[in-house]
Amino acid sequence: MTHTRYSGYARALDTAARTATPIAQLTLTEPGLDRAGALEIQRLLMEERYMRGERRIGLKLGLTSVAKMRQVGVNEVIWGRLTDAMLFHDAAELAFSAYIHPRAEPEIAFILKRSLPADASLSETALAIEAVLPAIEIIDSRYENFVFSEADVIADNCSAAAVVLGNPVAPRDVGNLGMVMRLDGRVAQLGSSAAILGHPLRALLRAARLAADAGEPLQPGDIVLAGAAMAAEPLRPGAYVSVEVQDLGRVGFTVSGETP
Ligand code: 0L1
Ligand code: MG
Repeated sequence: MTHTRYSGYARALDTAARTATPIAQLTLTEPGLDRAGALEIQRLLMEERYMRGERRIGLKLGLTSVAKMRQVGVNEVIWGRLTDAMLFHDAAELAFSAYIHPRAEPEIAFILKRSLPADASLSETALAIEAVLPAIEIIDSRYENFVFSEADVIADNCSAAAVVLGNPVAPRDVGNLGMVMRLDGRVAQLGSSAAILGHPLRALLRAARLAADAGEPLQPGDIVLAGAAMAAEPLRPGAYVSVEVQDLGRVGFTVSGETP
């Protein structure tokens, strides 16, 4: 019975994302939904996407900084899956109409060259990195008004919508790098990678544990988004968004479409 209900919620979230049409929070009809149930709905939601031919390419951590936790009122680190359909590269054009109320946030991404077990140490985690990249995550809650509880957002694959990657650079210390996000050339957010759990490597370690606990340990080639250092900014058609990370370089994208 629960499984059938959960499948229905997963399909509703999938349809909301595909049609860019928001839905009511699941916890309004399922007030007892807990983290385990929400993770099961996320798993079923991703099954829908894999059945359509999408391929899992890694995962994202969410709410790894105080700025992000404050912005959405949820105080726990959360995680979701990334697929090839979400992946864009520097200078990409993203269609505003593909999303409900998209926001962009500055991130650091890792690409792995080794798998990581649940009990990996911090130094093993550092040695598993093939490359680091400046990145921008586009989040898009499938819930009305971008309002949700912790269970709602986990079920919704942690608002994952797209990721724009910059050029990979060789592994280096990313513990305290200046980060700036610009909208149409103006500074919109300014901070340090230290805001990401004190050090983005800790986010990667956390990702390794969460992925292994879910039975899908991180593999060579996987991409991991460490989470945003600063708050997300709403997008609008015509905007040019860029993120510059000290020592890593810059990444940017344009939002196409007409202002509604
Ligand atoms: O940091 C994140 O990627 C969090 C995503 C979920 C919360 C949100 O939609 O802002
Ligand atoms: Mg994020």
